[in-house]
Amino acid sequence: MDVSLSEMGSGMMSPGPNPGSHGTRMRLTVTPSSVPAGKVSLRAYNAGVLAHEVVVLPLPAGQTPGRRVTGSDGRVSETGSLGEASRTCGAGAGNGIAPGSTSWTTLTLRPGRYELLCNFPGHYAAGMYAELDVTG
Ligand SMILES: [Cu+2]
Repeated sequence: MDVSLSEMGSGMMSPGPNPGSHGTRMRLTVTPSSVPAGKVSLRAYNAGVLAHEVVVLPLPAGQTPGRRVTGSDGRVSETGSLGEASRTCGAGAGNGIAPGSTSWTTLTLRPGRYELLCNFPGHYAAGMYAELDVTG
């Protein structure tokens, strides 16, 4: 599956109306949003102008994406993480994916709901999350 990371409206000359407390809206999209259980290859492309990452977390029953609590550091808990792609032009965990670069990882996922997110400070609250459904 492919994950795309970006900020909305980046490169625009005039600031738009403030859509939230963070000003800049950011985006994480996953295609397809549903995959069969088992080994899943994840490829994350950073189409934005800032560094980003992708962390895969289970989504508790009844919880919708985007509702995790962010700490004072602007990040959410990564407890239960199934893996991440955060290395510029490399696999697995690193210091973030540089703009215009790709990172990748392979996950083994059981059937269920997952949330893909960027855990750079403030990015989750700015909109960098998406649901992934794994079918049995
Ligand atoms: Cu980000």
